[in-house]
Amino acid sequence: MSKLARPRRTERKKVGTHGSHRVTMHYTGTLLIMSRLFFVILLSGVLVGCAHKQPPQRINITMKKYEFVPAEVHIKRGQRVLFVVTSADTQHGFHVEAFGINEPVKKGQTAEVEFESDRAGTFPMNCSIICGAMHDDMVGKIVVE
Ligand SMILES: [Cu+2]
Repeated sequence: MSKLARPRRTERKKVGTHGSHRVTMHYTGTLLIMSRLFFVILLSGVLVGCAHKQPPQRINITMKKYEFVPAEVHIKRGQRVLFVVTSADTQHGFHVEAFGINEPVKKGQTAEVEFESDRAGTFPMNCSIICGAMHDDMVGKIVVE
């Protein structure tokens, strides 16, 4: 509080040379209210910011011979995303080269990959573990908007 009191006194002296004492008091009072208001706004902004930090958006993807379901995934740039990938038949590899993602997805198990894209565009996802004759045809895409 002593830190606050000092500049207030200086302010009063400065303005006092120009106007009446009442005006000075009013002026410092307004300044004080404004600075407090500013602090409250700042604080509430920080609190609201914290409240808005949401958990990642869950996106379920099923891999099976020889497709991704869904084949196309749309996400927002800057949004944290959690891919929950399962295999409906055999082992596959969830591979998105553009984001450095390569996770084996075993039959009956779930692989979770969390990531966030800072760039927009369309990025292919494919299978990185040979799963059959048409393994190479197993492609999907991630569209970052
Ligand atoms: Cu495969």
